[in-house]
Amino acid sequence: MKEPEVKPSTKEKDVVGLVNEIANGRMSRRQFIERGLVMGLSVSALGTILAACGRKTQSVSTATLPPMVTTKPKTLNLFNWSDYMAPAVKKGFQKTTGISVNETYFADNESLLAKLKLGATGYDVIVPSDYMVHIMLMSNLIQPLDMKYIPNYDKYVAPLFKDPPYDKPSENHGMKYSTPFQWGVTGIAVRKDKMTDPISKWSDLWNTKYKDQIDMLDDEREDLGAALKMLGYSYNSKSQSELDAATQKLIQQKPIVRTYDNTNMKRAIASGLWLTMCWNGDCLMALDEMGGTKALSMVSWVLPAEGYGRFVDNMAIPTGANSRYAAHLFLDYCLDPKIQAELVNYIWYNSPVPDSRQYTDPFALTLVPSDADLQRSENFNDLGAFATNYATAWRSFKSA
Ligand code: N2P
Repeated sequence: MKEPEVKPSTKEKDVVGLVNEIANGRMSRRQFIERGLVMGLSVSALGTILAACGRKTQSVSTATLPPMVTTKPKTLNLFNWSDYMAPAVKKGFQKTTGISVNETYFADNESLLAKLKLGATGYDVIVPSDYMVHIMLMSNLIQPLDMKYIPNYDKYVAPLFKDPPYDKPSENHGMKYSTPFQWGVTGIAVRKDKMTDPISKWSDLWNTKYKDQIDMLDDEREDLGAALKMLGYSYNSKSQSELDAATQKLIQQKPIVRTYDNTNMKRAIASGLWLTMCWNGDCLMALDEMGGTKALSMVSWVLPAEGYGRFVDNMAIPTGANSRYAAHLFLDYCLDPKIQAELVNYIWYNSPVPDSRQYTDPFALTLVPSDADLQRSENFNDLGAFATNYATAWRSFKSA
């Protein structure tokens, strides 16, 4: 029998928001107490929260979190990248918890952010990349997690993915806002059965002889980042003149690009397009559809010589989630080693859970970059106020 759907009280959501504000230092203690009392919180509860926020401890302080309403809803709303979830994982979650997963899609971090900023509510779990987790937690768009409902995090996540710098407000009060989902890199899928020229770098995608045989990602940080890197700069440059030069590069490349796209890369590769800028999992998904290992003779995967992007995508719970409880259950479920393997065997990205390897199809490991290759990769940082300059640059490139 299905349990009735229960929405969390508005009060629970308000308390989460209030805790966020004080924890991130955006509200004075006085404002916090006034608002908390108006919301009906007791003086002693407010005192406990303030004390915990003042401690700035490294350990997760659950004293600051509102109590969990552990009623299960019928449905969990997952807002995700396309081709980034295995149907078996959704089915398994429903079987285990009785909660069905309703998945909708976004194309890039910036549109996910815009959606939440415009006040979209009802998403229980979202999948922002590293730098976007930081932007969102600083803007109070995602809520601190109650890690006692996510035991798989401590149990299974590799040390490298624990306590990442992007998952911290400026004041480190020890709370966590995200769990790692998958990680990956950005490169070029080359149909070597269709073209014989050697391809090794981003600048090859500027060669006019490949006109209309090039697809680029439709992604602000990725495309500007690749252009910056090609010019010898950082993916995280905060120099306006470097950013201008990268924007000009992208504008210059525009006439030879067939499409800018974040969702159909596997189709582009499988259909025979020579050069596709894409993420490793989407490239492997294309190879899988083209026949698996034997398709490796048709496609080569290039990690550009100038340097390339590396990302960690994470699960987080928006401040306006319908069911904080179901969301915690899903975050925990997705960190189980067997479930990580089920994911990887379908979406072909890389897992932050080492124990999943024993259940992983070896084909999934085909494009995992070596440590030597990773040396020239760069991760994406929250650029703070300078993010606006990237948005402006991207708009001017788009309209050029
Ligand atoms: C999967 C999208 C991967 C997200 N199709 C890259 N951050």
